[in-house]
Amino acid sequence: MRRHLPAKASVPRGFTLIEVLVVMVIIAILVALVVPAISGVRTRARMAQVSAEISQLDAAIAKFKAVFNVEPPSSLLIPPVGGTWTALDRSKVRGLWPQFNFATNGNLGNTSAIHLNGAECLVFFLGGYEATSGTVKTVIGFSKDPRYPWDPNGTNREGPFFEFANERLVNVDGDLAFEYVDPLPGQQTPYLYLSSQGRKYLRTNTANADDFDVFGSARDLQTVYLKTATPPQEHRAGGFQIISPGQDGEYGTGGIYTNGEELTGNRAEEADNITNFSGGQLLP
Ligand SMILES: [Ca+2]
Ligand SMILES: [Ca+2]
Repeated sequence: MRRHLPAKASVPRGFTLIEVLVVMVIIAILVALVVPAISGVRTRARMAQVSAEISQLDAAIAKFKAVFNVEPPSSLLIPPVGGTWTALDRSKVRGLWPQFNFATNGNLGNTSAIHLNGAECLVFFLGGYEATSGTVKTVIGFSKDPRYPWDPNGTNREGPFFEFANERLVNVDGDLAFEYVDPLPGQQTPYLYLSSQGRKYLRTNTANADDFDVFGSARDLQTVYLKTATPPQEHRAGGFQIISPGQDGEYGTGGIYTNGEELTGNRAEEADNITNFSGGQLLP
């Protein structure tokens, strides 16, 4: 009897080398297309987060103004214990706390002068008294005692006017005053605050050095952003400017900014700055 041999099973053929290579090339092209798109989306999302926070800081300054009738100054020289206040700095403090007792330096009790610059004023006036415990920095508002608003001990308190994330409170220059960095990953350069206090932006404050003094010589040149130079017309005239240095961590020099054409050459580092004017970003 003849036995039927089973039909030969069809064995699936493997991919050829060419086919595998083609698939790998297609995948590589897709990755090359998708990765920058994702990273672009991420960058835009992060910058939008900074913009949103600047709006919140803006609102916090409005809350401060509702209590004190004036926006915080962006420069203040606090003399050491027993030191002499300048007339200008005294008037800035008196404008906020008419009964301030200068004889005690408001209980800050520092033995060396503190120059609050444009980054530190933002934290000090919106945050209040600053305390460090280990590596944790906190702000606890102001005492409502009209003579000693900087007393850390009173329980009847005003502020903070903004909810600072403790982990983003920093002290770049190692003095006694904190600064605040934006939420961009790895950001080390704090928000800058330039205030006209309802009048005009001080370009230079001869008693205190540059009003817009920040950190390091390259950044000392920061000036308020202007719409035109002649006559000088500032963005947020009579108000205040808040500036994030953006992903490059550099403020640039500031100055005239109209439509973005200025942000080339030696001002390129300003192009990614995020601000409370010109719709947020300076990018043209
Ligand atoms: Ca500092
Ligand atoms: Ca920048």
